Amino acid sequence: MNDTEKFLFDLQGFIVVREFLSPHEVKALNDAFDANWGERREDPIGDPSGNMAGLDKRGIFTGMLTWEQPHCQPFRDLLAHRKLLPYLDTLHGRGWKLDHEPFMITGPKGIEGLRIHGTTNVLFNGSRFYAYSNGQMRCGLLVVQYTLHDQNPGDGGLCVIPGSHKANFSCPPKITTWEEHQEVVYQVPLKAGDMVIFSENTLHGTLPWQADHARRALLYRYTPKYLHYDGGTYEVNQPAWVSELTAAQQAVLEPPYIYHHPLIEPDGETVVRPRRED
Ligand SMILES: O=C(O)CCC(=O)C(=O)O
Repeated sequence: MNDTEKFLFDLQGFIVVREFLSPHEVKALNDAFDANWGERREDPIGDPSGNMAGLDKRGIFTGMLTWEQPHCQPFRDLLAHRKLLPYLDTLHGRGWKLDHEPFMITGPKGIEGLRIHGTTNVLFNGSRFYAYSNGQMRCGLLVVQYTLHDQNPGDGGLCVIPGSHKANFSCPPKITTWEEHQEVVYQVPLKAGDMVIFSENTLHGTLPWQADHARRALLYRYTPKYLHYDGGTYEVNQPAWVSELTAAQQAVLEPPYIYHHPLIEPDGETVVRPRRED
């Protein structure tokens, strides 16, 4: 993570990494979704209040890591993507893990948005925090979003309130529903292959989708090695399919603990287990 990226993340609570995925990687992910379109469900969780309302519920895909080969492979390849390591090492510290099952948000023109949410700095929350000390940033839950189709200005989709990871006052409800002060809400323009990484502290949400093409946003969430957020998404005894993964990918699915927690070296392949906390 270079100095500009560190400055921008600390300032804004998110950064965009352009062309993170190659066109080949984007195609493999899109092909896998196309081949498994029957897995699409309506997302029961949506909260499209106020101006976030749309014509239809947003669609969601889960379970991609266990799809049949070759369709699961591009999703498994993202678990410990070599280009991701410097971002997670810098923002979580050495040692981190997947939290939540990866999911993809989709839907055609007119699908609903999602009320702006995020922990901010109003209360200290030990799982969703942003801290800076001794030249280091540290985050609790982080969201990594891969864009599989362009999200142009005015299209809707992912929006953030830059800098809100440090906000000390609660966000007024009508700002969370995009009914007031729309000028503080930034719709993030993205091209297919771009990656956005943001802290769960940063106020973020979804503007109703306006583009003629369907939205495709793939989300992975990570936590530091000592923390787990979403119950039911890891197992102490890993299921059989995990043995098909590389050592680095398996490391990302470990439960939360500190001593001997696997650390992925910068080559993206070597995994070490320090005897004590690194
Ligand atoms: O639409 C987005 O990119 C953000 C989605 C989100 O924050 C959520 O599903 O919790």
